[in-house]
Amino acid sequence: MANNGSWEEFFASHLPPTDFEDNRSLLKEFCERHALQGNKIVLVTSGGTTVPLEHNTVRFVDNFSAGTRGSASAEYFLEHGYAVIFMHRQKSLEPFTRLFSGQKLLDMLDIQERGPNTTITVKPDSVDVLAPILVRYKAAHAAGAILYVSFTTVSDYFWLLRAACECLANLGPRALLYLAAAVSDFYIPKDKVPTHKMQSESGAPVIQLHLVPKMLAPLVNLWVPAAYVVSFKLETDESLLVPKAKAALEKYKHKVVVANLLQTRHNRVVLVTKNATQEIALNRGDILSGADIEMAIVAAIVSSHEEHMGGAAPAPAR
Ligand code: PAZ
Repeated sequence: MANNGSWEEFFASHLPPTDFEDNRSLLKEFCERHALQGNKIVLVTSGGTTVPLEHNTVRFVDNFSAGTRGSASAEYFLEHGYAVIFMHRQKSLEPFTRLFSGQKLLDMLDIQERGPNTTITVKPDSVDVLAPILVRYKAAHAAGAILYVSFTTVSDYFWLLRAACECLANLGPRALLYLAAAVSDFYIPKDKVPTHKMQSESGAPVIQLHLVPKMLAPLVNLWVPAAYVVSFKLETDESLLVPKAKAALEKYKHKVVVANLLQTRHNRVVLVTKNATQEIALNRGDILSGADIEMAIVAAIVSSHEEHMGGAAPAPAR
């Protein structure tokens, strides 16, 4: 595996995604509006990034993340009064609709076809399930409290992340970054990616992955130095979980690492800060009732963000 270059080189050698300027305008408008209203804004990143194997991409390297953590967390941040930038992998789970994946929504509906008149209704026993979610969804949208922006590749992700940070910088400590996306550590440099679909007649391809530069360093030090930054760390080996989270905090000097294991990520996490570790776990009853662990994670992060805002200097006037 080749060494990673600098983050500056990464941006210099990867063009922004085609919808970048549209997304940048949306981010700017959203942040300016909520900054004026004195709101807190959280950037929630969610889902996995891809690494294309061809420029005209037929095949790509992907990862497991479905966006469960990010989409659920976005809903809880809205409940805590945050404006939410939901930066997610295209076609991954989204807040509210995450609860109706597959055929769940269609199963809640009835249809009556009488001559030319067709009526669609919610089944009486589904109203209690659908109504509270619909109320929260409509309220968030009516208040302009959530902005959806999406990425697919690891390079799209970084372009969007930096643009979001540029807009959030003006909020100072009122900005919270909750980086739950599963971002590839590896990529193939642009000049090594073939233009067209790889052909099997050319024999088995040999692909060398390079290390992605660590963007948390410029993010914490340069892009949003006053923001409250929460990163996530996924491991598969319990013995590495807390040591690696502590090492990340030591290296990047941000505020919290939420450490989780692949196998148990929806039932247990460890919140690691400079001075403490706190385990959050669902009990058997919670798991059987389908409770979201994100409710407790978000509550803990919101309370430590409150402390940070209480003690932090106000944002510089612009
Ligand atoms: O998206 P999901 O709910 O399936 O998984 C969530 C998660 C494991 C991607 C997230 O909790 C996380 O740890 N993100 C960071 C992964 C990493 O790059 O270490």
